Amino acid sequence: MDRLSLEQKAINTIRMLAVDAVEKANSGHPGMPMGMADCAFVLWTRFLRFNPKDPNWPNRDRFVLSAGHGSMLLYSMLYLSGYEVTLEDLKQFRQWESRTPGHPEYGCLPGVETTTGPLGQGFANGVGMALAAKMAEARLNREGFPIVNHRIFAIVSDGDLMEGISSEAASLAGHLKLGNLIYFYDDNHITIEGSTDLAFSEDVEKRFQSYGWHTVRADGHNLNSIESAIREGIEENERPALILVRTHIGFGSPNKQDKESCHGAPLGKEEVVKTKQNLGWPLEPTFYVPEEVKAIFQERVKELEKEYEKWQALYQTWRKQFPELADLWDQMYRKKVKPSLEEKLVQAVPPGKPTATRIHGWKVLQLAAEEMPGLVGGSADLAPSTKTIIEKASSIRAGDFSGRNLHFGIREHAMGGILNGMALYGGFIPYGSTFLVFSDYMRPSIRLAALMGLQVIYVFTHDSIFVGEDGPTHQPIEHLAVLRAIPGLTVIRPADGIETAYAWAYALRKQDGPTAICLTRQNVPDLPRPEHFDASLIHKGGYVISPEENGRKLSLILVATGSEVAVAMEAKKILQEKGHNIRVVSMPSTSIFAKQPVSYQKEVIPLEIPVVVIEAGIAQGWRDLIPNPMLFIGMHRFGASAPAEVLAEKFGFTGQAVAEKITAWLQK
Ligand SMILES: Cc1ncc(C[n+]2csc(CCOP(=O)(O)OP(=O)(O)O)c2C)c(N)n1
Ligand SMILES: [Mg+2]
Repeated sequence: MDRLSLEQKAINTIRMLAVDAVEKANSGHPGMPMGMADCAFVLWTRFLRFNPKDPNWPNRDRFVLSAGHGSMLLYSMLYLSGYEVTLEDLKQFRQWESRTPGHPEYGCLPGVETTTGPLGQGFANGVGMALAAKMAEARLNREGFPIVNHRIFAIVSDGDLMEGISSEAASLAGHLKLGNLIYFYDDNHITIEGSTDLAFSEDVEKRFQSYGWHTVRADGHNLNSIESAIREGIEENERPALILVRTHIGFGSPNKQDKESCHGAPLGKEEVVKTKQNLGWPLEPTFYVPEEVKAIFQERVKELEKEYEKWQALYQTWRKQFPELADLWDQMYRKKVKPSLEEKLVQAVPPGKPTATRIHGWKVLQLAAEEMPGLVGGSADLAPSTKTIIEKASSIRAGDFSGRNLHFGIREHAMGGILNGMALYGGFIPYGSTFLVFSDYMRPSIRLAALMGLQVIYVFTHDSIFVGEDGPTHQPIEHLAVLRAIPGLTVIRPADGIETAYAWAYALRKQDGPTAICLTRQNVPDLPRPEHFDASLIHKGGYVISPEENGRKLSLILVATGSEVAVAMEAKKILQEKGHNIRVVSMPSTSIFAKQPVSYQKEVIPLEIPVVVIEAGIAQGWRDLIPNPMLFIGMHRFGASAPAEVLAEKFGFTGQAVAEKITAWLQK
């Protein structure tokens, strides 16, 4: 058989694996894998560098399937390329506990670089990976030792490009001249509702050119055309490249090609037969992989083994020649945290005058950056307010990726997706900051960070109505509750300097999930703590910051977070004079407190004692955490534009107002 027909056979194998798997599951998306099979084949057998036996090889090319609905395409490529994936895995597509879920999930199969499915996210993840690669190059490569020299490829679809996040991420990628980025746009003119004519008529090529991308068109069903486009993209090192490949969704299906009907449903028994006949494919067996097709992929893997060995040798010599870089590599990739981290970070926030926790955060960040060389981050144009600049480091910009401060521009959603990509890349602990109220703009990416268990740190400042004059548009009220509702996201709202230092320490130690640190705009006092206070209690998420008087019955517990802990302390003073015996619990993190043994939770908040929760946000979530008889003093409406002190009076967040509310409640 000549090479060309053999390659066509391989491409049809990719198509039919998707068709058969979707048919067997009676659910899934056959159209996209059928349309993009040629591209995937050329990329994986002629360009992509990887080692299926070492799927985490740091210098591998990354491949992101942003159009995650085409998951069967990725699974088939991984199977054919010799990853630890079996044909049985493909047969279990979309089944309970299978390794081949409906959309690619990070961690389910080796070679799946990120979780995709929510359109646009993968696009931004790839940009984050490309940025991280550039930053790794700048730190680790030396003359004659290009130990980081790989690329990031992705397949993006109409849906990906319609989503706002991809515009944000593409704009930044072009600005930063990420020449290591090569994306295929699956230009098939079809989305779920029908032709793209319905809602998408911009000139995508011009759009990307104006972002500063190199663009090239290709015929998605002509291997030479695809190959030369990829080559052009690879040779372009100064700009990211978009290859606009004209493809036909459902290629080969006589009745469904070019139709939306093959986007997200099985072809159906009859059409499967017709498609196989049309492509000259045997009807049986299903999941058929010809031996000669296997051989093509094995050949490629063999070739790549040589490149892998070459890299290993270079890497080992590099380690010997540059021991200080080898040390940096280890620190970055192992993310090892010293046991003394807390002690060190606390030095940044000695007791003093009332200070905003965002200022504490800034001071802590400087020491954290000294401890963790992989800590890098930035803001969506709010760094002067969120206080998240690493002072001793420079800014990342096109052509110079040696710095540590990122400028995302006013692009919160892309920031979220890029942070995920950087965390997935390895070697970096990325943080991103904005006002807490704008966490909404990046929530889909936060959710994915949590789903993937990525170490991403969010610094959300201006964390309550006490933003003040900017008014209700800028005052978060439901945001703490909304973030706390995301499984796996640790939300911390520290009350003062020491709690802020501990929040950062927690985030740096938490390698298997994201952390949101919520900080105040306004000054808050350093809180008094009992003599011999054991600061490690702060890591329990909630602890007794001000105990009741000894020898008298505990009558009430005030639980508060962040800036409201100081208010609770004042209210306690007033109520204590009236004969109550009160304990104050500071609860910087309900997420962490909820994970403590019930015995500890009951020790801090005994079940039979009434509780008053004070937090300048909505009540949702608190009653699930604390089953005691409860009064919630918080927000029941949007905030308002006025000076913070006025808002405290009007909304009842003064010690006096809180004490009065409690007195009235207790008398009921
Ligand atoms: C954020 C988001 N919104 C909606 C969807 C549901 N959805 C899945 S694919 C798709 C669009 C399909 O069109 P396209 O991206 O061009 O993929 P194709 O049909 O060409 O494979 C939509 C709306 C989604 N996955 N993510
Ligand atoms: Mg499409």
